[in-house]
Amino acid sequence: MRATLEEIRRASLEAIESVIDTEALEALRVKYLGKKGELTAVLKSMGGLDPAERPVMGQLANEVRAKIEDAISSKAADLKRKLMEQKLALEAVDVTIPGTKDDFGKKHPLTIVWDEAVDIFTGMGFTVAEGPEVELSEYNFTKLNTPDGHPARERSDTFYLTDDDSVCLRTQTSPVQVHVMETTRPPIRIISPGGVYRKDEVDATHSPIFHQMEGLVVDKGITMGDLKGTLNTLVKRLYGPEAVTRFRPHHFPFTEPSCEVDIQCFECHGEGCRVCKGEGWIELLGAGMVHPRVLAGCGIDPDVYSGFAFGVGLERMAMRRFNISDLRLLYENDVRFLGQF
Ligand code: 2NL
Repeated sequence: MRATLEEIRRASLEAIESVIDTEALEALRVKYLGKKGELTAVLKSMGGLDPAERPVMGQLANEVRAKIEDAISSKAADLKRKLMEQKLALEAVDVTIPGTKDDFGKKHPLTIVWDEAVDIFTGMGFTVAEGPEVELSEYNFTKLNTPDGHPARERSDTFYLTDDDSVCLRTQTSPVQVHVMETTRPPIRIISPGGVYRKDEVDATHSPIFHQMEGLVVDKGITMGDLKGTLNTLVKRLYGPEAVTRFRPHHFPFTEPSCEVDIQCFECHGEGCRVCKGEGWIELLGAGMVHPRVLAGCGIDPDVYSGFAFGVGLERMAMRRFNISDLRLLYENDVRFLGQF
């Protein structure tokens, strides 16, 4: 029996020493120390020994068991450490390798002025309202004091989507504001940026789709003074505190009185030059006090409430801001052009 135990000790320690993974190590543990293992078999056969030999063999068997257990646990630690070393080597990051430079995109010039205008108006307490680009002509025209037969409703100017002209692509974002007035109690302070459509031939200053931002304020006691204060704030934020504005009488069917807002030419300060085409002033936007008929048509009592509204073309704003001479450049999506802004 001593020889058997010595042989188990020798063979097992040799096998454990040369093992290279944890599965094989576990298999060895089972082979020697498991319930049906070789050492266990020897222990079970001890009953047949001479009683005087039992304690001696028992002690030797325990020694062998302890040796095997030690060898297994130190080998297990060894394997674990090697595995970790391997993993670390494999996952090592060389922080000295030069990075690859990302080719960042840029905001489209139209998006730049859009976001800027949204920032300026939200800073004054406005919220952004959006709505569909396909509208009932009732909302695009009739409710804006532009009845059937009005020249602004000509088929040659508007994309109608039905034979009876009752549905169209919106020609302005005002219908968004009509929807808001119909569903919200004053005070109302909104801007409505978005795409609008008109049957225009493409040239340097026209496109059948363009973008507009309208604004609307309705409350008790709103006056032309509020309109001027708000729009002067916009202009000074856009062009600097020195900017000079001019409010010039105009006509829109949906506002009364109506005006157009000009900024004094920053190149010639009103003298007339190439930038302002000899005018001394540059037209910025249209505005006015909301027509009482428009308020009433939306269920707002014009004897209690008043309001002002304005509309500004975003393409024109972007072209002026970035000195772009041809509108088509904004839509051709040439990144060599668009990457400049
Ligand atoms: C322009 C300038 C303008 C409005 C838009 C508006 C909207 C409602 C009621 C009254 Cl819901 N007005 N919008 C007002 C004045 C000018 O746009 O040049 N448009 C052709």
